[in-house]
Amino acid sequence: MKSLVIVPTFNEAATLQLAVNRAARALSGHGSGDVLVVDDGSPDGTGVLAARLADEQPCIHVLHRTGKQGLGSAYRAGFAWGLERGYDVLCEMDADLSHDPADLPRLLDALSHADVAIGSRYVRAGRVVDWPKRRLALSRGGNAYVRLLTGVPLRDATAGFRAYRAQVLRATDVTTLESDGYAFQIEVALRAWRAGFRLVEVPIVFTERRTGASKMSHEIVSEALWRTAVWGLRGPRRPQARSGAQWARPSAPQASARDPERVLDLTRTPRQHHTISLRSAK
Ligand SMILES: Nc1nc2c(ncn2[C@@H]2O[C@H](COP(=O)(O)OP(=O)(O)O)[C@@H](O)[C@H]2O)c(=O)[nH]1
Ligand SMILES: [Mg+2]
Repeated sequence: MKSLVIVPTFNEAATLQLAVNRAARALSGHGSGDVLVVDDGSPDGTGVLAARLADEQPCIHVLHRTGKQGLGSAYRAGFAWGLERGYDVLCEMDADLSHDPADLPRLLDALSHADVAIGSRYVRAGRVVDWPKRRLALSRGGNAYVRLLTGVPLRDATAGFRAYRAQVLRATDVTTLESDGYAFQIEVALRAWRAGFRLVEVPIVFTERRTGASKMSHEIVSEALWRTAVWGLRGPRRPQARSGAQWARPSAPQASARDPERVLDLTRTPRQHHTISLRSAK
C-alpha cells in the first residue's frame, strides 16, 4: 500500500521540518509513503522551507497556493493531488507537532480492519495535553453536538489526524465538498459513515503547539455549528448497508488494555452498534 501524508501549512516554519522528517521516517518503516505539504503562501517562509525539503528528499512534495484559503480547501487540493497519482491511502496531519508523526503506523495498521482511522483524543488512552480548559470544553462540547445532531457514533469527529482508504475519498466525492475548518473534518467523517464505510478511532495524545499561533477562529466554529445542524436535519441518522469491504473482519476481537481501539461496526444499524476493543492489527 502506498500512502500519502498531507500536511496543510500556514506559518509553520518553526516545526515543519521536524514534522515532515518524522513523518517520512515513520512511513519508511511502514511500506512506501510520501509527504505532501500544502502551503498557502505563508508569509513566514514555510513554503520556501517546504520547497527546500522537497528538493532534498524525493518522498517530500509541496503544493504552493496563493493566499490563505482555509484548511478544508487545502485538504481538497491535497486529496485531489494524491488521488490523481494513485495513492492507496491518504492521511491528514497538522504541521505544528500537535500530532505525533510516530503515531502514523498505528493509524495505517488500523486500516487492516477499517476504511477510515481517526486519531482520537476522546477514547480510552487518548488525551489532550496543555489545552486551556475553554478550548477543551469547546472541542468536547462540539463533538457532543455533532453526535446529538447527526447520530454519528464518534467521540472525536473534529480530529485532524486521520488515514483514509482512497476509495472512501472517491466515494464521498471529497474534492467537491464546500466546508472548511472543523466542519470539513466532520463532513468527511459523516459522509463516510453514512455511506457505510467502517470507521475506527485510534487513541492519540494531542499536545498543544509550543510555537506559532492557532488558526482557529469564531468563523470556523460558527461554520461547524450551522453546517452540522443542516447535515443533521437533511441526512439520514443511520449508515447505508455496504458490501465488498476490503478489510478482513477480525475473527475473534481481543481486548487489550495497552492498546485499546474503539471500533464502530458500520455495517450495522445504529441500534445494533456496539463497541469492541481490538488489538492493533498486525
Ligand atoms: N494550507 C493551509 N493550512 C492551514 C490553514 N489553516 C490552518 N492550516 C494548518 O492546519 C493545521 C491545523 O491548524 P491549527 O491552527 O494548528 O489548528 P488547531 O490545532 O485546531 O489550533 C496546521 O498545520 C495549520 O498550519 C489554511 O488556511 N491553509
Ligand atoms: Mg494546532
